[in-house]
Amino acid sequence: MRIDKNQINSLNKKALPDHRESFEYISQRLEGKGISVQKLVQKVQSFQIAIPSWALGTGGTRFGRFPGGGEPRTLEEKIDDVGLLHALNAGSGAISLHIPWDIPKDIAQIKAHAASHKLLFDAVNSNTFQDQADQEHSYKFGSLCHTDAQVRKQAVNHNLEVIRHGEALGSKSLTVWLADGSSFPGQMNFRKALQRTLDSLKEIYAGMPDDWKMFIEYKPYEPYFYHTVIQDWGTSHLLASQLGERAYTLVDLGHHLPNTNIEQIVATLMMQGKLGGFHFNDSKFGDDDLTVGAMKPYQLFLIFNELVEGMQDKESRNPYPAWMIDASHNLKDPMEDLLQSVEAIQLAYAQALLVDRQALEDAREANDPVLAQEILQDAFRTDVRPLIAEARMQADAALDPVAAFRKLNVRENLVRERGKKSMATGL
Ligand code: RM4
Ligand code: MN
Ligand code: MN
Repeated sequence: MRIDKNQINSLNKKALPDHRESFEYISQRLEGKGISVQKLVQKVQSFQIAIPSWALGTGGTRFGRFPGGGEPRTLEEKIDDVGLLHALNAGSGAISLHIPWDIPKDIAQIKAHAASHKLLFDAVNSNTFQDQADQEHSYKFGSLCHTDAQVRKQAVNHNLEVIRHGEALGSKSLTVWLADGSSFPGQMNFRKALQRTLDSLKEIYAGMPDDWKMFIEYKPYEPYFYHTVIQDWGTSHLLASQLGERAYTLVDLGHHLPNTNIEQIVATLMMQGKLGGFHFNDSKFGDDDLTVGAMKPYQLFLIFNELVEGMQDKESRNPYPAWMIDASHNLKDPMEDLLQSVEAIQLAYAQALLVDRQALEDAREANDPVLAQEILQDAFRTDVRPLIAEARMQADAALDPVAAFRKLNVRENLVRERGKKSMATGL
């Protein structure tokens, strides 16, 4: 299924009078404060968020999986789904592949297919947390940290192969998330495991093209329950610093223990020029169990407040971060969930752009926490939804993407094309 511009235009036409009214209201208020609304709209338009190829199917838990049908069966169909999302929201113009779940067979054809949807290839992700059927050694007891040099070699080679696939597609970065760790006290030598991981990463780093970046994720638990080798941002930063200039830390919102001050982590990493990428999701209890913004929109805003400050800092050495959604969609239609995710991210970004930075700095210098809170919450409580809708409409996308998804019967069409029982590869 492809969505035609005219279909979107006719849906937009019906919603236009309402939109105009609310957009004019916010425009007047913001212009009155000296904020250029058109500049804001453009910034939102150029903020593109990558969709991971594994997020288009229904996720599951270790207890079960309840797929809804019409899931993409091939890489082409995954690209089609991201294309549909991008047609609806003009904000998800990239796809991030997980190898070996999505090894491109015919590179030229896959590239042309993505280009026909105006999609780019974002970071490629390696997978040494599962054993593949044709694989010689098992990752049961780790990959890059393994005690056996042959297992480490296999894991390094896999990462080098992922880089080659990414290069062919035009990706410019490799994301390494390691499940490596242990489940029982005493099981693993912390120091040796970390040293071996660093040594293995060095080999992968050396195999990256000169214009590539490496992003290193951290995670405090799962799938191992006692320790993970790269447990926190500090460990990731330590590895990235020792690897070299093109290695960075990647922050995944779901990879923190409760109450961690993630916005502070963002600020620290950006100060060091070491924040490479970002994975969005939200959680109440565990990793990536909820849609970003579903639970803690204020935290998301505070994080964006730091991201915007870091991005606007002219002296900062931090590169423009890579943005990706990394969530598991167990109950909702994955595509609807992704539309909601992109919108939540755009809202937090736009609100963070509204923060009066000079006034905030003055309040901080004057040690005035009341005023600082007023300034931040004034931005957070501004309803910027009409701004985001305007950004979409100006880019030929839908004023209301979720409503359009339903009115155009996207899922029903996909079920018709692919069947009720189709299941996407992935988690
Ligand atoms: C991990 C991590 C990685 C993702 C896998 C599927 O928890 O977030 O980024 O690739 O899940
Ligand atoms: Mn992640
Ligand atoms: Mn995760």
